[in-house]
Amino acid sequence: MDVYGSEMSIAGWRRLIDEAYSGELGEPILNVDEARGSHFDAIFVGGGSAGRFGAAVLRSLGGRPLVVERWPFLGGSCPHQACVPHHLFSEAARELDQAQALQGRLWYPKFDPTAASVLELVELFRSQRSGPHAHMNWQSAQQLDIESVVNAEAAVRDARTVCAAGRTFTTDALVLATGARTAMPGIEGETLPGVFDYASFIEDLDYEPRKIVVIGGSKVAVEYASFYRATGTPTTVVSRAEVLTSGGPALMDDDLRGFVVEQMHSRDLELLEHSVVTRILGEERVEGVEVQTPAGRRVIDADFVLLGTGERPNTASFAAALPLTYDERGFVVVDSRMRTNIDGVYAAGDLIGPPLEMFKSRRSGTTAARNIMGIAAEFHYDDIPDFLHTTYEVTWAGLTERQARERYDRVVTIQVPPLGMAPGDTPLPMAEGSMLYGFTFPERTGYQKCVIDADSRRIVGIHHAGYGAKDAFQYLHHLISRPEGLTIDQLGDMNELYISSDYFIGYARLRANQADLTSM
Ligand code: KPC
Repeated sequence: MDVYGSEMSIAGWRRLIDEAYSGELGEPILNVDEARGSHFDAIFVGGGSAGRFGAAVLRSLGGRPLVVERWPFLGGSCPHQACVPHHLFSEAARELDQAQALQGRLWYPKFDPTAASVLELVELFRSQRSGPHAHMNWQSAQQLDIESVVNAEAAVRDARTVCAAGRTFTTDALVLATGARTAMPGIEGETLPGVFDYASFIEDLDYEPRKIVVIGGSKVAVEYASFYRATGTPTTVVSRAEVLTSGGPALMDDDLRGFVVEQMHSRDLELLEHSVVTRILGEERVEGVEVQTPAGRRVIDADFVLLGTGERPNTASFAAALPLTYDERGFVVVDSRMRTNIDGVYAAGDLIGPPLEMFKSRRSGTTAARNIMGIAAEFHYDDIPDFLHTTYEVTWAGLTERQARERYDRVVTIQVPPLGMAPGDTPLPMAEGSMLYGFTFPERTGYQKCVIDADSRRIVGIHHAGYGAKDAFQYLHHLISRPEGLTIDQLGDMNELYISSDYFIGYARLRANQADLTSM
């Protein structure tokens, strides 16, 4: 189906996407300017965040990109199965967390755990997701002038040739951005009905889970477990190591992690660490899991199991044609300009390894595009802010306190609650949106730590659990990672719009003029 020049509306795209996704429309959708021929400056294989943003920047720089995508929409797993549903569920978890904690106080009614349904939220997402999908297609075609072939598998023939929709397209540069999928852990019973990963959870859930086991200690595992528990569903996490310690490039500060874990415990989310699921039990469908814990073997009843055991790259569309270098987990190796070992072939997004986050995908895709267009751009995705949602936002950037003490002679911290105190000792809101907790359950308002090299006075690490924490970190990370850095004195000169310690500004201001910095 050729839609080039049709100026399709968002509603029109939505109808088409719904038809394609239901199988009614079985053919590829081509948005290609045939008059310009079939040669491109860059072909992006995969139209997720990396491919779509890369193509947009290449077009902005005057190039001609083509995006080939197997799904009928651009945007990839983010609006389909990953970030967007995850943010919906995390927002629900936050609301449900307050509804349970505050039940019977103020205007909060008694919490009815049967009213909060995992299935209902999944169905809400499924029923509306083609809206964001359609927006991506409309924006890409109409506003960004990106040519695309969607609803079509790509087959890479060589570094300059891609086949899709029965056509052959050639290119000066190739950007591989085919994403990743869950790594199956190889546990007996993992294919039983009732075992899900983040994608099949969205696609296939058709019952209300009553008892949940999450396997893994990753961000995905902790985030989904927190959501399930917030709906009132009994949930157990089984993790080989301590949760949230394998991490992406940026490690979590010990105290931040301690706060997060303590908050999960206090909500009766069961964490079995240093434990291994040896078998998923059930005949027709999941009935439980067998776990080896440090205290011995246990059987846990469950009618729902989520695999949060990490991801592996999707390489099928190019592996045979391109002799690429892969790392030990199978991710494509690139340099800081997103170049692979093959001249003219770039890789971006989840395909190049953790963190599997949208912002890394977008930036790696745009870095590839700029280099293809002759701009020597670099992206170091081991120097990024990182985050997760439990029933809070939790975010961190720069060095942990432990890393800072290894690197610098004199390290001071600004902490809330203050050093040596427990969260409940500090009846202060920790961020915009935490005032209700500040006045009811102060132990729930959050945690903050700012790590400072006392000699240079530079902020070297920031760590925060609390509502809205993510918003400031994208800017703060940029400021602290500039060559000139950000000193406590400069941080203290910013304007804190909130009354409390928001993003460390108020506290930095209190300490800013201290000649010989001390912790607080
Ligand atoms: C719906 C939304 O804003 C997030 S979907 C992100 C996909 S993309 O814009 O291609 O990074």
